[in-house]
This record gives sequence, structure tokens and C-alpha cells, in this order.
Amino acid sequence: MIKKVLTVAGSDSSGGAGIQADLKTFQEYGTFGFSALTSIVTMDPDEGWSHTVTPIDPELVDKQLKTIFAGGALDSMKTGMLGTVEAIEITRKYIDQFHMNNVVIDPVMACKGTSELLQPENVAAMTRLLLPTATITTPNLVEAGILSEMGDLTSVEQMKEAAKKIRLLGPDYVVIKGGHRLQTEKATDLFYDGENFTLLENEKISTDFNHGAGCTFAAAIAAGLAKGFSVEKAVRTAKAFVAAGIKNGQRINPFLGHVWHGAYNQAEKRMTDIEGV
Ligand code: PXL
Repeated sequence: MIKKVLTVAGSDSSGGAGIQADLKTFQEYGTFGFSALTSIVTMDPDEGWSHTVTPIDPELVDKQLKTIFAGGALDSMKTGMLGTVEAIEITRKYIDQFHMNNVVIDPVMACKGTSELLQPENVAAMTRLLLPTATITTPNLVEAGILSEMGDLTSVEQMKEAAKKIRLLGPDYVVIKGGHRLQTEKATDLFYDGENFTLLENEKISTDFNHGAGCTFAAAIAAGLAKGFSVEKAVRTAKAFVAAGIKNGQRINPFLGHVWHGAYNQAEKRMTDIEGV
């Protein structure tokens, strides 16, 4: 049977991050994607590409999840942007009710391009209600600094310390994405299983077309877990999947370039053999 994967996240109307990234990624992994929408993010090209986040009525989040879980538990799930505290409570209710395993919590706190933090009460509720259910959480450097209450993280040693503190919040595994903010030669992520630290290193790709990389990474981990990969294999495969997406990033509009979620599988070639196309 095809593996079922759920994302509980926001819509990125620009197409690269959020639920759009997640569903595209699930498809690339050959899994069957479901989505429960928690918020809609829009950007205004006439106002310097400023972002607006509009939360979805929590009752509607509940209705979506009820629909999605009508066939019983899914093989894995991820959460991204969560909209409201109520939506977080509702998500936790379904995780408990269906004894969900393979839960990936991407602790999204802000969109790239905006320094404004999403509602702090959502971060608190996510920490209290979702991190204890997590198989793995995937903070970037800034999010890891906030979750660990260590502030700015600038070295691998500090990332290790933060990973230990974050694991105490409940997840079995922690992977901290060093990203462009970490002043290392390679693109360095830190993977922690509660015992050992593993540095995952890739060549740094010099590009601005990487919008959606974080969401895609967490979605890829969720899809890998659904397919029965070990957590470390799911993370390593996700890193390769995202690296291909960044390498083949696409300029989408004057403000933004997105990872190409189909790059790992060269999806752009898929339909070219069809007669008449
Ligand atoms: O990349 C963080 C993110 C997550 N979720 C949604 C977003 C963004 C950034 O734009 O729009 C829906």
C-alpha cells in the first residue's frame, strides 16, 4: 500500500515553501500526500513584498484533520507554520487519538525575508504540545537559539549544546540546520540522537534561490520515515534532496527564487515523451 504522509502547515501562495513545498516533496518520494491548512501567507509586490499571515479558523483545521484521519492513522506527518494556539491543540488531539508515529516538527517561527517572529504564543504552544510527540525536530540556527534559550548560535560547539537542550523538550532526535548563517566552509547540519552527534556536511551552494528549503527538508524527512527509512537515513536523504533543489533553484519573480522540488528526480523531464507535447 502506498504510504500516507500528512502536512499540517500554512500555504505559501508564492509556491515554494509551506504546504506547496510539502505536497510536491511527498509526491517526489512516491508517497501519498495529505494537507491540513492552518494559515495562508500572501505577499504584496506593491509593498516591497511584505508578508501577511492569515490564520484559518481552528474549527476548519479540525474538520480537515477529521477528513484526513477518516482512513485511520497515517504513516508519518510533519508540522510547519501553525496559525493559532487552538490549531496546535487540535493537531495534538489527532496525534494522540491516532497514536501517530513518525512525527516531524519543523518549528517554523518566521518566514525568510521577514525578521518578524510569528506569534510567540504559538511558539510556546508548539514547544509544550508538539515537541514532546516529535520523532525529530528540525530547527534552523535562529530557531535552535530560541528553543534552547541560548540566543545567537555561532559555532558547532554551541549547536551541540543547543541540540542537547532541545532534546530535553521531548523529541527523540534533533537536527539543527547550520545554513548560510553558520560561518563554516561547508553547509553544515548537526544531527543528534541523544547519544552521538553527527555532522552532515555538503558543499555550500552560492545562490539566493533557496526559498522553501527548510519546509522541503522537513517534508522529505517525513516522507522518508513513512517509507521505513531509519531516522538518520531519512535525514541524509532529505539533505541530498534539498541540495539538488537548491542547486536547481528557480527565479520565480523579482523578489524570490525557489528550490525546485523536482530536481532530485529530474521531474522536469517526466512529461516530454507524451505524444503531441
Ligand atoms: O519558510 C517558512 C515558511 C513556512 N510556511 C509558510 C511560509 C514560509 C515562508 O514563506 O510561507 C506557509
